[in-house]
Amino acid sequence: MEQMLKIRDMDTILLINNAKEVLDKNWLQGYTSPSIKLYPHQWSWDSGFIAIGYSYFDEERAMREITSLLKGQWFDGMIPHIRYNSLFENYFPEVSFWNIPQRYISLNSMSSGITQPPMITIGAYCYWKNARDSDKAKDFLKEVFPGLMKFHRFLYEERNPLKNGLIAIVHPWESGMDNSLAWDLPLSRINKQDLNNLPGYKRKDTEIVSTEERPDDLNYNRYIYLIELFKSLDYEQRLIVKESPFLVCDILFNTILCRAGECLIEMGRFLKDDVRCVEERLDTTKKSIQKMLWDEKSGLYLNYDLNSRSLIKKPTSSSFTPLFAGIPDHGQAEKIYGYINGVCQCPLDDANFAVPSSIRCEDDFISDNYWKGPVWTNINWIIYKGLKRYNYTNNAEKVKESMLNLISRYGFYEYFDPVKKKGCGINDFSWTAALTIAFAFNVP
Ligand code: 9WN
Repeated sequence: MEQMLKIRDMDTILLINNAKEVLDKNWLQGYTSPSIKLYPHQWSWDSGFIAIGYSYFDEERAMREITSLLKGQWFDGMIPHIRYNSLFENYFPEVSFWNIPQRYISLNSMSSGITQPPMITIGAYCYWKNARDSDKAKDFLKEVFPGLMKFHRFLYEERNPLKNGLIAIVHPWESGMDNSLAWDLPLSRINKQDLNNLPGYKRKDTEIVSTEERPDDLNYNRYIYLIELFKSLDYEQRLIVKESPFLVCDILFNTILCRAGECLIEMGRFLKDDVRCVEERLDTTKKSIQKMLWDEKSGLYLNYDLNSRSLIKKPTSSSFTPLFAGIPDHGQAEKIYGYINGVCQCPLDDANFAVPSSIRCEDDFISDNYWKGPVWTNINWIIYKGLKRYNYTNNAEKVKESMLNLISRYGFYEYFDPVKKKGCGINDFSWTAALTIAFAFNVP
């Protein structure tokens, strides 16, 4: 077992400076691309994490990141997962592939047709909490609060099929953990014959990153199948929820929604807005997570497949995240903590590598394939915040140290292979850089 390195202050300062350089490099005059080479456009939950990073050293950019994303908001309140930049053609699917009807978006708006977790609300909250110029921050909150409220309302009105506050995602890309092992079962509902009539398309990601580290072609075909379905339904949410073979209550999405709800309440009270409906919704979602997503047998939270009305018995790192929103009671938190800090997962006690995206001792764990095994900085930051919230302070610090060690040894990679010990995906990845800064400052 390698000795855990303690990051020394000088090293941390160097790391923070390097992180700022990465963000500078990816800054595209208005927003920060996750990676100019691989993901040149603006992604929704990425911008939330990125704004959190900026909130510690560049308030102007934090604000611009958020307003830029909100410019792409649909009339119905949805914040699309990608806001496209017409200068770039190196990403598939390109904007025309989505074919978004004009009635949803403002003129010249370039948008994908699905959403992502409402991390942007948490980004706005961190900006406000860290802002040194409080008058400016108040004005900014006034400007963005209605858009954030509208997005949350959209989720509760259009993606709440059981009317119990559990939000449904309709595409694996909406989870942000695209090829998570938990999605294999619901995706298998799209069988191979269904894929025969897909339009021709050419992936661009595998021209840049090694095929082994990316989702496989079968997964991609299924992603495209779903987009084709949504197009054929004219992006009518009611129909999408009714027809989508992939319809899941994602534990991570709902956890982020709860934490974002808490932030919305605090910001709304500050602005003297009426936030009673946000409080009610938050309470409903938290209760439903407790009632429907907790699996007593494994002692973990699981995702819920709405089409078969059953839990997906495939824990992943998202199973640990409800700590972030204060959802588990003490006994549940102990079980989650025990699981993470066990032979099957980390163990946090002697971590040199932080929490991987899937359960290490399971057969289908793949250490270098995207969300099927690698360590991701954003999930570890969420787990770190969750552990701190429940006073597992020492272990939270170990997650942080492990992440900072990993990044300083290998670079600002998109994800890290915890077995072969290497950086994977693309280097100079924005949320890895932004959250390095958040880890290093660690307030609020
Ligand atoms: C599809 C931008 C995004 C992240 C996702 C990550 C990856 C896109 C892709 O990159 O997804 O949205 O093309 O693989 O899985 O979490 O938001 O960084």
